[in-house]
Amino acid sequence: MSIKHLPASTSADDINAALGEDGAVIVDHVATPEIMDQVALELRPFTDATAFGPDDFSGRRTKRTGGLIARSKTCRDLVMHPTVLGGVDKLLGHATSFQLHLTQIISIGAGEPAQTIHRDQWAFDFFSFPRGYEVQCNTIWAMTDFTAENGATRVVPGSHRYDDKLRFTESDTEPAEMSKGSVLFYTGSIYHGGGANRSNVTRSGINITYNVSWLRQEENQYLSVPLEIARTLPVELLRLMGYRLGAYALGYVDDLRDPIEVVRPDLAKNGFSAVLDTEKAKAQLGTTQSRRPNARTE
Ligand SMILES: O=C(O)CCC(=O)C(=O)O
Ligand SMILES: [Fe+2]
Repeated sequence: MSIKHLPASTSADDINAALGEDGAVIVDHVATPEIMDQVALELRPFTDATAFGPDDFSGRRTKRTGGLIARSKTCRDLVMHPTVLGGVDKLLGHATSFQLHLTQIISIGAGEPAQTIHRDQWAFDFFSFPRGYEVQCNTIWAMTDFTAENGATRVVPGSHRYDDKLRFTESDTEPAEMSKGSVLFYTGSIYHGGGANRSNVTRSGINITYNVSWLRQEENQYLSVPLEIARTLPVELLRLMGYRLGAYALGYVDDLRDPIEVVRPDLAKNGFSAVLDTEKAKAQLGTTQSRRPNARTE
């Protein structure tokens, strides 16, 4: 079963439906090839300076270049792309909020063997989340065409419903073949891995992932993006980077302050800090309280 393709005009509901069925879906031509070239240009000093991976999983002929919010203005638009955020919101909307998990150019060099097939949510200390409870939504933007030969991501369609900690071989997988500017969406629960690059050119993708805000981020946005750059960013992007309360009491600063106040004190004065809808959490707290054996009922 090959991976389904949707057009760039697709809806968040269609992306979510495909993720529910297969755990992965490609949206074609979300960005132009020129935008991908612009990202490559902005990041060239950093990709050139990046060392190859230190182990087989990272890939000894693969470069991983992060910190994309700080390093590439165009990547900020990709992180905030409405088609992406719409799909992510459908998949992770069961949580109070979601956040940016990591930003990383993955450049798989010629001759790199296939990466071990894995679930990205194993990053959370290999905790086995309940089946159907999605904690992570991932994207890879094709910076070069992705082909079976040059190391297109390999996916085991439908495997988001499988048991945890399984092992697969390449014959169990399908290549996420797509043209430059297209985006592969895949859940944290789908089994997948970087493909073997049997061509003589590098395969590059922009991996931008999101997770529910009650889990830790893989890339530490607070330290990857210097505060002087953070202060220049749109508020919506700062929120997504984690400068917000992730749930009722998650991530506050000192006297229960919203973290955005530290980055943008001007917004605090304008009452911007009260953006988290904590009604759900308050209702849950109320329920919890009344269930306590000694809770006062009057
Ligand atoms: O580069 C790819 O195609 C996927 C890499 C991957 O799955 C990972 O590093 O977790
Ligand atoms: Fe992965």
